[in-house]
Amino acid sequence: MSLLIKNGRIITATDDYIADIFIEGEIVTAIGKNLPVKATQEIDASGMLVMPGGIDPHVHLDMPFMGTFSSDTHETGTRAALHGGTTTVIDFVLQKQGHSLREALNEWNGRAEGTAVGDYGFHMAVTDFNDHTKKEIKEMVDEGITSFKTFMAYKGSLMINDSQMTALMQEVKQQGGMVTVHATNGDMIDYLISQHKSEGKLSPRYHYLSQPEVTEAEASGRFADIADYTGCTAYIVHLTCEGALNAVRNATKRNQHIFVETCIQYLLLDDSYYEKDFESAKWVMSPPLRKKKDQDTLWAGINQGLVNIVATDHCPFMWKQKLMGAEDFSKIPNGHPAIENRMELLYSEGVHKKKISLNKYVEITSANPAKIFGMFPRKGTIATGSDADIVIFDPEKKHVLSAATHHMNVDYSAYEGWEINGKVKTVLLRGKIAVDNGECLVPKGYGKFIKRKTVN
Ligand code: DUC
Ligand code: ZN
Ligand code: ZN
Ligand code: ZN
Repeated sequence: MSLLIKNGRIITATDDYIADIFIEGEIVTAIGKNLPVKATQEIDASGMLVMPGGIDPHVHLDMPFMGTFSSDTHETGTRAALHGGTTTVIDFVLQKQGHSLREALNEWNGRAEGTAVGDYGFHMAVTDFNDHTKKEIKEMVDEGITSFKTFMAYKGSLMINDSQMTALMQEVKQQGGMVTVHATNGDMIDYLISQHKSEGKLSPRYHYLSQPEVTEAEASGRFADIADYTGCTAYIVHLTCEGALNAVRNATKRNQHIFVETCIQYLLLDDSYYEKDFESAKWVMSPPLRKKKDQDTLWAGINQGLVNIVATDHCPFMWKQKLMGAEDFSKIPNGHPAIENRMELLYSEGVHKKKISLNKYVEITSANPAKIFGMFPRKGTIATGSDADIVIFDPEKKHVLSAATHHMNVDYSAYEGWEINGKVKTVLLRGKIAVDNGECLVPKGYGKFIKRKTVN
């Protein structure tokens, strides 16, 4: 089986040129102008952008959380991702406190194997670091789970304290892995939540007011300090605000390097979404949406090279699940759906509106996630020898986002009615046409677990 993509404008993180791409089996085997090859199948990509498949390194599929489960499974979530031009996702395995990493991994393998439509990897969330967990870190790294997620919030279920953080970082450094973090000050947030509740302030807006910027700035700085002390490679997930990015800037002054991810919603949406009565629950996520000045900081941070990745933190809940918090904001399951929308939203709002270049777009949606998380150059670029994960994108096509047409298993869109410039036309995953003009052509179970390398 071979495939030839002709005359597309190929964009990688560093290049921009018109050529043909020849694919044999799952792999790109030749790139050049007017390639003298015969293929089983040909695609004319004249006038199209041809880019590496998007990689979303922050998604929560079928995740037990706040008394319920996120509503996209590995099947529906990765299929929706493919529709939106994302060919690989990295999902979070959550250790249960008092239990092993192995048990958690077995549970997640059971959910994803044979069901995922797109390719996937796992981060391991360490919620209870003890002597047994310590021994399991190397095992996980050997199995291709090279990044370890921590929570500085959600006390009682997910949060670890600073002594566990220090010990975990020491061990992960030994094994060549990376520690990633949800950096917000859990104790401060828990106090503000209980204060608001005791005053009868129960609407979704108080979710936002319980997680002010300082809770994120403080935790980001503390995390950076512990990472600097231990020498562990460190990554902050879903960074939202000026104060937190300034903590990263400060770390650079002592020659420390910290990887930073933001998410599409923090670039595009602001705290005015918390002025909508209970409808605001659609945007109840942690950290919450911030202010216009924070959006400006994040766009600048991308162009300064301080913000390395734009992900989603995709964690969808049906409206009836959101209603669990109708009387009390602290019971609204945290999270919003975006796995399908990230690539088109960022193209439209970023590239089309000239906030970022096309090369930067590929860098922060595909090349950097692949490099930082140990999948490059198999993923994250278009090159001979790489997986043929390719998005053929029509930059001229306009469309409107809506729950009526999306593929995510959630009954509302956080971007309902948004007008988008540019549309995913065809998506290849490992050489197969996975999506073509809105139709998914690969079956449940086509997605492969991607064993990641250490990069340290
Ligand atoms: N934040 C969310 O909004 N959802 C999932 C977990 C998280 O940290
Ligand atoms: Zn157990
Ligand atoms: Zn988080
Ligand atoms: Zn998350």
